[in-house]
Amino acid sequence: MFDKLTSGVQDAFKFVTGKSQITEKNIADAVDVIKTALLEADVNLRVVRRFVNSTIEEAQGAKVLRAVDPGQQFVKIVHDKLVAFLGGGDQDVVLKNPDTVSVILMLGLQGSGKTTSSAKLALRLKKAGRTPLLVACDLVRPAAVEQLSVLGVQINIPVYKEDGAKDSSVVFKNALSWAKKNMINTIVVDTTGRMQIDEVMMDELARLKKAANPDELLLVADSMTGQSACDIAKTFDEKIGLTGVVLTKFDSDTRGGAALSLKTVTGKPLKFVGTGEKPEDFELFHPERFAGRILGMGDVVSLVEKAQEVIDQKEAAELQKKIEKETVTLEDWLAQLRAIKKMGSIQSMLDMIPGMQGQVNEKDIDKADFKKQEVILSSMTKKERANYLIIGPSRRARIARGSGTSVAEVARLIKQFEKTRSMMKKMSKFSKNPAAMQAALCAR
Ligand SMILES: Nc1nc2c(ncn2[C@@H]2O[C@H](COP(=O)(O)OP(=O)(O)OP(=O)(O)O)[C@@H](O)[C@H]2O)c(=O)[nH]1
Ligand SMILES: [Mg+2]
Repeated sequence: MFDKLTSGVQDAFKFVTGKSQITEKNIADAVDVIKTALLEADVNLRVVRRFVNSTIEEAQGAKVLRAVDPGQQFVKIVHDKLVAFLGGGDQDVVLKNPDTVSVILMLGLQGSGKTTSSAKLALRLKKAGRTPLLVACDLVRPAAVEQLSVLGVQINIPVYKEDGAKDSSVVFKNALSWAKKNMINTIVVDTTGRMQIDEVMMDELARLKKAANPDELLLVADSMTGQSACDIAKTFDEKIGLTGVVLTKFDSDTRGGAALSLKTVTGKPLKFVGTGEKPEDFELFHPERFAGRILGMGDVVSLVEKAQEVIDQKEAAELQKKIEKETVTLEDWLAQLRAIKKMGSIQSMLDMIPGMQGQVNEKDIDKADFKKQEVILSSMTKKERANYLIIGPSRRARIARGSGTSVAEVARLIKQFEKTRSMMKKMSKFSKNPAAMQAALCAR
């Protein structure tokens, strides 16, 4: 699923990642590749244009070009844009208090997955502690009522049905009274699907909506139909009104276009996705996770976020210059040590350094040693940290005493610092993350 889209986007990142500097042309090239990938994924052209323009605008702003690691910064921008296009955060159904009855209408074209999704949603609600009832309001297809009954038995949820009924609004009203007598607080209504949107169907749905006064009107659409799923949603929304969309068959070879276009085209959130035929194969849609999957780079994004929290960009750029000139001080060393501590996973940081993947393991890093280094460095004066060359034998002895360590340990730290400094210069061709480099170089 979305393999093509993911590999397309990753191709785009090749233009920008691992570079210490990127140009406007690099960005334009990368965005171009993303554009093609999105179009191939059947994303609506208007949506693609908007996506591309807003990404270029933000990326070409000083933000990326001047960033410490412009490639990572670019990935982050693309990620955030994707999340925004996918609707921001997840959006569950919004229901009334459990002591009143809430109603959810499931609408959609024939074969889109309404009946299956009704059962799946009811099961999800039951697991969340509500007492659902399924109502069979598809009175057109002969086997529809039976299909819902079978599903109800399978997931142990009651199904309200009336043999030979003709009017879905009447069935609903009777179901509602039954629900009130039977401690039901959530009604999920399965409705009739048509081959295409026609007046008869819309009239019936409009009447049912009036009778049911639903809390949620969810359009069930087949994600395999790509962009037409969005068009259908738009029409349903205009004629009946929707609160959200369920995309089914997300497990099959969908190209993702519908999911990516829906929010922008219809203004309605994608709330759930169906991921298989079983009643359990139903998930709340998470834009963040979906974007991460498309990028195949969730880690980069969270790392950039974390790094931004701890390292001030300008300071980092200055540090970068010092690394190149081998004029890093013990003061910088101490600052990086503290940054490493705040980063959380050291391993993910190490894996970020191109060419280092798998070579250095977090296990090889002695965290106690970091702590000791920090204590030793804290026992030095600012002047000593600015210029370590003034640290002669008597200063060394004083630092050792002040930090509760030995003269040998102080000397070892200084030696390691000197070595790391020249190594960092070499590594800086590959990585712009001083803390990560420092951590890697401290590994045994
Ligand atoms: N793989 C997969 N199959 C699904 C999913 N959702 C539904 N299906 C299958 O799609 C077919 C149609 O599903 P239904 O729930 O009967 O669709 P419907 O909209 O109620 O169809 P009508 O009542 O005829 O309009 C069934 O074979 C389902 O098993 C899904 O998320 N993944
Ligand atoms: Mg059905």
